[in-house]
Amino acid sequence: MKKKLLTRRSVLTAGAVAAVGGLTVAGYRSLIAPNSLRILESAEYVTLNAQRALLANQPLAREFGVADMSPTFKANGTTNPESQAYQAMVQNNFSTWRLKIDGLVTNPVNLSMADLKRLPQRTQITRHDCVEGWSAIGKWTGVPLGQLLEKAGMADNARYVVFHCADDYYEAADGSARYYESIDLFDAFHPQTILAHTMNDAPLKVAHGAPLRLRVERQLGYKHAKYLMRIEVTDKLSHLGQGKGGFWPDRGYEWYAGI
Ligand SMILES: Nc1nc2c(c(=O)[nH]1)N[C@H]1C(S)=C(S)[C@@H](COP(=O)(O)O)O[C@H]1N2
Ligand SMILES: [Mo]
Repeated sequence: MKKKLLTRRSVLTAGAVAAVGGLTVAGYRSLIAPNSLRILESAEYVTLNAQRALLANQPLAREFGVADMSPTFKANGTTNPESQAYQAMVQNNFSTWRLKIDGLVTNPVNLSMADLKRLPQRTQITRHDCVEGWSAIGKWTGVPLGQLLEKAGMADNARYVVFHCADDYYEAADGSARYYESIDLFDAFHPQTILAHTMNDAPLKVAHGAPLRLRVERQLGYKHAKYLMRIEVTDKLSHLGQGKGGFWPDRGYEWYAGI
């Protein structure tokens, strides 16, 4: 799939085009799973126009029912980050953890878990597909990323959203193997792109990325960054790692890992 370059400005332009195209709010709603409608009722939910534009050409990933949930969900990659800083947060039940959103934003965000849980939430039951050849269906609850990006106020030249994690995938004293990932603004504003703190109705376990991990449902498992510490809005990826936009992309995997 060819990805179009996208800036904050062109998201807004696309919104205008979609509106002219006659895509109604009612039509938009019918595409969304019923349990997410309350998000759209919220007066604070200000990404409707951006989302409507993105939905015009980007379908939702399939959602499943409770009966479809996998009895076990494998933990993969890092399952317990070793750094002292992370382990200290495990000890204090993540009370000192903050989610930071910075970079090309006008209002840098710094939120505690309690702050995040006070925002409108979305729950979705989806299938996770790992390149290593396993899949599992799980239930995720979290905050739509688009909502947080609206709060942060992106600059006109913003193009990518980068997820900085707590773990070094390979032991590297210099931190060179720090896990990170990135997505474009289409996926960032997709309604199923959430920062999940709850998995299968329980607080996210350390093995699955506590306290917060990305769910970006139309892409493969390695894009779903666990152990989120910082989100960076940027216009380029060349300054990170090997410049390919993610830990696995730096090692030869596709940056856009569409399913
Ligand atoms: N920070 C971080 N995120 C990560 C990984 C990792 O090692 N570190 N592994 C990725 C891979 S390959 C997969 S399949 C999923 C696994 O998520 P799970 O442990 O909840 O199954 O997380 C992804 N996100
Ligand atoms: Mo994976």
